[in-house]
Amino acid sequence: MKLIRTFLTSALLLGLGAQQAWSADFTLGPIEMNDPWIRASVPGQTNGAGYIQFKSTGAAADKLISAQSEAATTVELHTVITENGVAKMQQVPEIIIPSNGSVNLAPGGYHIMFLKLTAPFKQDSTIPVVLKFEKAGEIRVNFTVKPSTYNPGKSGNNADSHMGHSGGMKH
Ligand SMILES: [Cu+2]
Repeated sequence: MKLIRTFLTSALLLGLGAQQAWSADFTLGPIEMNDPWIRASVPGQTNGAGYIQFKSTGAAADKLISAQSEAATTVELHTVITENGVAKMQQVPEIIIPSNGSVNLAPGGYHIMFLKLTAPFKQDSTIPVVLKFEKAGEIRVNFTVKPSTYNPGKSGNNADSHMGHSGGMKH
């Protein structure tokens, strides 16, 4: 009986391990991508930001070098810097994905910037975005549009909230 239970436990653990290895939303070479999302736009909003989690099992680092989408006139890679106590967005040429490591695009930090939306981001729709990596190549990832109030981070005091992703910010 004990032997059986041990066997079952092992099988369960193996099963979970296998599931974890295959649970990435999108995979390209050694790069796994999870939870791509965008906030729904509100009336009058002309720009938006996309977020995603990258994890690499590769022995060498890679770089996200561009993003393309028909959902916006221009798509850029951005980060957020603080200058004189004011958070503001800044374009970056690339986002490094470390070897055997991860980088998360999240509110208040790195994001994919959609400028001049061609149509509003409607909640529960998906926005296809082509991500291009220096080594791994290209992949089309569907970003899920979450409610305009969605915030996955810790509550309150989020730099993103007073930064004007809602369209007021000049680029
Ligand atoms: Cu931005």
